[in-house]
Formats: sequence, structure tokens, C-alpha cells
Amino acid sequence: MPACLFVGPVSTFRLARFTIARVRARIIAHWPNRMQPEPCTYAGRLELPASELAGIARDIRCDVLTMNAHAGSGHTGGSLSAADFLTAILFHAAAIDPARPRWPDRDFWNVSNAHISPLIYSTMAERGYFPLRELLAFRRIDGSLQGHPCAHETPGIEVSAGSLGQGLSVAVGVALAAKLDNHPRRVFCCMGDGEQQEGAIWEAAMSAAHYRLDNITAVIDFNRMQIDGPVTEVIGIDPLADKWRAFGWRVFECDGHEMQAILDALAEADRVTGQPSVVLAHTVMGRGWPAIENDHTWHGKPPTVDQADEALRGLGTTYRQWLARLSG
Ligand SMILES: Cc1ncc(C[n+]2csc(CCOP(=O)(O)OP(=O)(O)O)c2C)c(N)n1
Ligand SMILES: [Mg+2]
Repeated sequence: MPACLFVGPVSTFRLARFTIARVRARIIAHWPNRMQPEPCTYAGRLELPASELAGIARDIRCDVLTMNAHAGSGHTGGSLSAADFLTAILFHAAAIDPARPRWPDRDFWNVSNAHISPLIYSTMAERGYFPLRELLAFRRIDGSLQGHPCAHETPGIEVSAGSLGQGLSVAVGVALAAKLDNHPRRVFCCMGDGEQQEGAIWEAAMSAAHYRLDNITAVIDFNRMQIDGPVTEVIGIDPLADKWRAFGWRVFECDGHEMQAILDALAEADRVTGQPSVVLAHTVMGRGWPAIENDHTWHGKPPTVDQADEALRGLGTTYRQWLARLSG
């Protein structure tokens, strides 16, 4: 049989199956209650203390490991390195209302290095944007938590992302709009260190300084690793702090795994007037699972169930226990 006669119907069948799955996913995502948050959510700035935040960050790491193993897919390394400062933003610094993701007075937060979606979703679920059990549908075509975040699929995701270098431009636009509206909104934008190689970041950095946007805080996951190896070996970004200073930003540096140091840096950034601020959070890729720490090959890999179990035991639980917690 000629190949075209064989391939044609198979492709048509696969396309039809894909289309049905996508339509089904959209119906389920917009079905009442499907992505409704758990009843207990909190509006505004939580300002939880560092000791409590550290425990939440540990739970979030357990979520990341479990959901990635369950999905058989997902970025593990950066999700573990950025866990502490994203916890600090969502559970301490940012005024948000997970029950009303579009609350007009909310602070704005986005994660530009959006391949760390397991962390984004885990932190959102723990904060109450949607039920924890949704994490077990991560990367499923009929789920609402796609590999790279989609604003149309997931309540609370402000901007679809995954293409590096774009998030700061969005954040600067929101910060500028807030200034024009005379609104006290604060804007938080997380980025990767390898992502600093993207030229668009520096255009956004220039405009934020030009417009004296003191309502924006960028936080960089300075784990010194990226998809292909150490950042210094791909395209070096040092001296990063001097570069941001030269672009007119106030720079703060902290141990990105020391919760109180993160809170202090965010608070200092909040007090800056007349210029934007950036926090260089010194982190370790894979932090929390010693076997993979500083190993760039874990940038985009999920653990197997056995590996996740080993990692979770190091965090004081097991894969089975955490899967049961997420299953509700
Ligand atoms: C514009 C663009 N170019 C390339 C990629 C592919 N890519 C995804 S992650 C990544 C490395 C990012 O490094 P870093 O920001 O350090 O993230 P980490 O590895 O620490 O999680 C690259 C090149 C992309 N997503 N977008
Ligand atoms: Mg990195």
C-alpha cells in the first residue's frame, strides 16, 4: 500500500482525537466548581513568618516531586531552586485573593521562567487558587495545568508564558499602568539566571528605570545552571549585579534558601523609591533533593516514582503518603 494512503487516515484519526481531547479539556476547565479554590482561602497580604514559610516551602517541594513523578514529565531542578522565594512572594509579600484571581486591587506576580510550572502550580494550589488534587492532572491534555502555564486554562495565571525573556516586559507594563492609574499595586516578576541572556529583558529593564518604576521587584533564581550546563559556559552573565545597577535598578542579594534573608530583601526592595529593584536570590538547582543538587541535567527531567520516593523520604515523607495527600 502506498505510504500516503496509510498515513492519511491515521493522521486524520490522531487529529480528530486531539481535537476532541482539547474540546473536552476546555469544557472541563470551565465547568462550575472544577477549578474552584478550596473554601479556606485568604485575601490580601498574608505576611506569614519565616518559620512557617519554610514549612510551606518544604510541602511545595514535596508537591513538585510527586506531581512530576506522577506525570512522568516536568522541570524539577529550577522548581526546587526557586521554591523558597516564590513561597515568600505568594505567602508573605503579595496582596492577592486566590478565591478571586481577578480581584482588581491585587498585586501582580508572574514567573517569566515558566518552565518551572510544577513550582508555580504547587505554590498556587497550596495558597488556595485551586484544589491540590489538580496537581495530579499536571501535563494531561484534559487537565488545566499544562506544561507551560496558559492564562486561558488556569485561574490566577496572569500571562501565558514559557518563551523566555518576555515576563519582565509584561510586568513593566503593569507597573507603568499602576503608576498612571495612581494605584498602589506592587508588581513581582521572577526570572531565571540563564534567562538573563535574553535581550528583551534589558529593554524592559531600561524602560522601568526610565519611568522610575519603584513599584516593581524582580527576583532572579541565581542557581548558576541552565538547560545545557553552567550559565558561565553557555553565555556568561557576570557581573550580574553590576549590570542591573548600570541599568538603573537597586540591587539586593540574598541566600535564596534562607527564608528570613529573602523576606528582608523583599522588604528592602519595597522601601526603595524612585527606581525599580531586583533581588538576586542565590540558589542551588535541585535544592531539597541532595542527589541532584547543582546537576544541570535535572533542569527538565522528572524523577521516577522510586527516585521521588527516595527524595521525599529525605523530606520526611514518602511518595505514597504525599500522593494520598494530593489525592485528598
Ligand atoms: C526564547 C526561548 N529560548 C529558549 C528556550 C528554551 N529554554 C527553556 S529553559 C532554558 C534555560 C533557562 O535557564 P534558566 O533561566 O537558568 O532556568 P533553570 O535551568 O535554572 O531552570 C532554555 C534555553 C525558551 N523556553 N525560550
Ligand atoms: Mg538557572
